Amino acid sequence: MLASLAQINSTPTFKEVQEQALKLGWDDVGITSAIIPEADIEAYKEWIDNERHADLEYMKNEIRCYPEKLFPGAKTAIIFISYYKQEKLPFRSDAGLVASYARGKKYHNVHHKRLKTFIQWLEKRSNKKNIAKGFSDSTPVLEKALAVQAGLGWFGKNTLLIHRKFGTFILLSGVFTTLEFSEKVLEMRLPRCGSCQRCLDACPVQAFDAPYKLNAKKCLSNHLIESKKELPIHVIENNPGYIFGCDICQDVCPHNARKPLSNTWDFSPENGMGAYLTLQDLEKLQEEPEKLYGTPLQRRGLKGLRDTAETLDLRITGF
Ligand code: B12
Ligand code: SF4
Ligand code: SF4
Repeated sequence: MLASLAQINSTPTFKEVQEQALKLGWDDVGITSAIIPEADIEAYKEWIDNERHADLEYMKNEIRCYPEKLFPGAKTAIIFISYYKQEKLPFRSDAGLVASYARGKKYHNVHHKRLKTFIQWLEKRSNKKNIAKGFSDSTPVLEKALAVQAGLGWFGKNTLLIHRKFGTFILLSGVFTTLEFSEKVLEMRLPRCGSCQRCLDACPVQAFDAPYKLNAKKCLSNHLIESKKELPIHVIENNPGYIFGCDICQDVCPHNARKPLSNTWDFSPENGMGAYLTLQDLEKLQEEPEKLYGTPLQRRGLKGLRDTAETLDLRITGF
């Protein structure tokens, strides 16, 4: 009896977890069970069966539905929110626009640093070792499904997590732990967009096969960030001016209206490649390609960015 009481007390409370999370720079946190809801597993399988994942072969790894396989003994998922919203800027004829999340530092690096410190704290606080595994995008996990279950927000028809306070301009990361928390939230996913379908209507390439069903084969974001192949003609013809990523289905979402910009220094344009890339910028990068390191644009690489710039037919200002 005494032993089990001591065990319970060695698990931090939600309030303690929240204090740590905010101290390390996250904007919100939720705690839920390390089990992916059945409805999300089914939707994921349907998405793969219909080949909506395009060339994203890593998405076929079903382990993302089973945290227990990824981290044996996982009981709890702690999900963190980072608010990153940057200024909504116009398209330019002399420069390609960079999506809001990608203007500063690479969020994976920002999160990995915080996750490491958080896990160290969790181990010290609970007096146990090897009790947690962190993730942020690069580990196969259905992150949004866990965030919804943790009560942090809900799915929008644009498939993104709409955080109840911050809207969609947020990034996710989390920790699986073998610790059992008594304060877990188990929220069910529910449709909350009502009759709104601004994101579906605004998408320049009609990438949504239906509400909540994004077809990556069509999506600009997929082609301008991930694709290693030549840009397909529908992207070239319908790209309004992005050189990396796409924010249109977020810009039109009423849940993002009148939100302040993020005050997290790591995500500000001064810390990365900024909001626009001109041909001159790309030429300079040819000399110093290391400038891309540590920014999200590294994923596409200089060649990919140049290929996109070519399709945008950029003109150099001042010439
Ligand atoms: C693959 C991927 C992509 C792909 C595919 C996107 C997609 N929707 O799947 C591409 C390259 C296109 C992409 C683009 C972007 N991405 Co991305 N991406 C991912 C990744 C790695 C996996 C997503 C996934 O699991 N897809 C599988 C499918 C099945 O999931 P889904 O489409 O969300 O389907 C769910 C819902 O639709 C729901 N559902 C289905 N039917 C119904 C019906 C009802 C009624 C309801 C309520 C729900 C519901 O169930 C499904 C399963 O949970 C995650 C990181 C991670 N590990 O989770 C980041 C992630 C989703 N991406 C992120 C970001 C920031 C972006 C971009 C905004 C980047 C940009 N500016 O260009 C765009 C946004 C495009 C968009 N509208 O989604 C963030 C999103 C944060 C948020 N607010 O949700 C994530 C979480 C990364 C992170 N760690 O922060 N991405
Ligand atoms: S990211 Fe852009 S292309 Fe992709 S679904 Fe959203 S609006 Fe459409
Ligand atoms: S734009 Fe409308 S339909 Fe799309 S996610 Fe936002 S609230 Fe939902």
